[in-house]
Amino acid sequence: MFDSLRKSFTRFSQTIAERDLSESDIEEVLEDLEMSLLQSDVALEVVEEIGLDLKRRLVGTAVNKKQLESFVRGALTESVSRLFQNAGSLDLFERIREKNARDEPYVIVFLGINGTGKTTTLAKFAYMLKSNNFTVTVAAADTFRAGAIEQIREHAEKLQVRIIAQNYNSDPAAVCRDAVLYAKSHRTNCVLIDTAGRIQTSTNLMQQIEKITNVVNPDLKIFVGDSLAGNDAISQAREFHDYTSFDCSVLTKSDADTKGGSALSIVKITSKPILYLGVGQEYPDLKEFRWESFVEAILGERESMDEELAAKIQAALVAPASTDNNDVLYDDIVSDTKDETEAAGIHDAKSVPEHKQADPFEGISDSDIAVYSEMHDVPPPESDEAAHVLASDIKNWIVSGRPIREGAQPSAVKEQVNSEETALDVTDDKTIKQEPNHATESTDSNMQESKPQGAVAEDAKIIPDAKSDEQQSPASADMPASQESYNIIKELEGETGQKSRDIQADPFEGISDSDIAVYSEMHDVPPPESDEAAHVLASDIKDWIAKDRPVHKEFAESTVVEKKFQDMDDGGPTPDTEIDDEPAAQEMPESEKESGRKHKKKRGMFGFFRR
Ligand SMILES: Nc1nc2c(ncn2[C@@H]2O[C@H](COP(=O)(O)OP(=O)(O)OP(=O)(O)O)[C@@H](O)[C@H]2O)c(=O)[nH]1
Ligand SMILES: [Mg+2]
Repeated sequence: MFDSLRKSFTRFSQTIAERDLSESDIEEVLEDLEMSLLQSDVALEVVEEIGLDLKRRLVGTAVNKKQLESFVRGALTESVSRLFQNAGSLDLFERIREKNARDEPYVIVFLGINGTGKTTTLAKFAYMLKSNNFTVTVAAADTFRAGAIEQIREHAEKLQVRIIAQNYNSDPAAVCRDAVLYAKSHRTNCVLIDTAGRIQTSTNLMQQIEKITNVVNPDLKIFVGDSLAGNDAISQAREFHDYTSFDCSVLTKSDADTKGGSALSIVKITSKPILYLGVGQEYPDLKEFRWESFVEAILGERESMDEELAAKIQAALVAPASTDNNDVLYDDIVSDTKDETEAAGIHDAKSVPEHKQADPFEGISDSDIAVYSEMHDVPPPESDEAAHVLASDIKNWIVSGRPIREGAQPSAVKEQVNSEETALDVTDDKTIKQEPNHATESTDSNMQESKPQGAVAEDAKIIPDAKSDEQQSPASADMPASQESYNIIKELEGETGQKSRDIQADPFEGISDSDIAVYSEMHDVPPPESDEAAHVLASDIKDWIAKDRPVHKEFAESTVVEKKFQDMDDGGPTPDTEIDDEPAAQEMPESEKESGRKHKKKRGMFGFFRR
């Protein structure tokens, strides 16, 4: 009896606390949530659209003030979840089996703008499919970018899958047709087609996709998007989808992107599921995309709420929005862009789709752009296409840990180091990678086949670098220029790890006079004539010390050198310097031996520049 009395009181007190939500009630809570979406790199346009829609739907719902936050948060989580649910899902293996049951290969084409990771993703698919006992043929249909055929061939060889390739500039559709014919006649389960990276404004390249699609009628078109694309993700996905509707997406470089908001942007724009995430640069680094985990990561765990409130959320989300002007935002964008393109005198609707052209450099810091461009001597891009290519190269460079290029101008490095806002990530293992270089020779190969399929090669887990061997610079470990840049950075960072220390500090600090003298005499180094040269020399000496001061035997035997050590004001040779050390003499490269011989004859007292 008391129970029902209490319940009726509770219900009464709830009712008086409830009130119809106004737009500003919702805005108050929504603002914070929208901010967390933006911080997760969800594109602004998508955040605004979701927020607007939610506001329209929730206005007027009677909610207890205390439950306001749970209500709005719950509604947002629910509406984002619905986007993913409505995009559906796709059982890839099941689809392949169904097609194979009809004695046909399952054909997958990988699409996307330059450098998003199409080829790498294709290789990861080949690895995954092989691991699940499907046979694979690869079509090298990027006949456009120099080095692309070598790159895909290297993957095919490592993975031991067949590859069908022709010459550069040959018709990609013909390559695809050959690959499908080959797969049919050899009863291969899947054909994976690598295509050239393109942006929507490259009409020719976009037409190529149409042609490929018409010729081989692929079973699955996968859009390969870049997790780092931020606001650009929507324009990439939307414009590709406009040209050639794709079936699903793979989001790459999620390992570098802790936020992952591009997933929501792409699904909102395309309503197509995201199948996998690329989570690294090795073949197994392909992870099934689980939208539930994604939603939790960006909006937090779903809180348990009472049934009544949950029912209110469901009711609000299914009810028509409070205004029938739902598309106002989208319409505004389209008309804005129309005005922009018309003002620019552009009338070809196909070559410039009716959407905002996002800034391809969005999300890249100015200092990264400046350092990359200076280091690679890149002129400012003169077309949209060139801007997209450059932006994608810079993003890849950032993802690879901003490797220092061989022969980089130290000034570029200095700028980066001195920049407060840029975290230059120089790893201790001194890994130095060559930047993507699109220049390589073409190949004569026709209808190339790799080794027959078998087990994946032992080293298959290691993905070859994205670009072909011919494009790699020789020997990264022995790159003096890169080493020099590395040392300069290390020196500048100092023990405190400070990146902004003054480049003008004495580069020889911490190096003993005897080390400077012995090294310089042994290598016949004249006194440096500039700060730059002094830094380079100091870095070389440090490098020499780090290698245990290798000294050529002939040079070491010289009494003059021994005397020099003794004469030094810091009291003779440093304890770890073994100038007669035999093994050290053997380690000496031939070129340095030669220089040692020269020194034997040339023993003038060495006067050394010291700041
Ligand atoms: N960290 C990380 N890097 C990736 C991932 N996927 C691709 N990459 C790197 O991104 C760079 C570009 O990859 P590619 O596969 O050559 O890209 P693409 O789209 O084929 O490039 P184009 O053919 O020039 O259009 C390479 O350095 C890859 O190793 C990923 O999931 N994580
Ligand atoms: Mg490629």
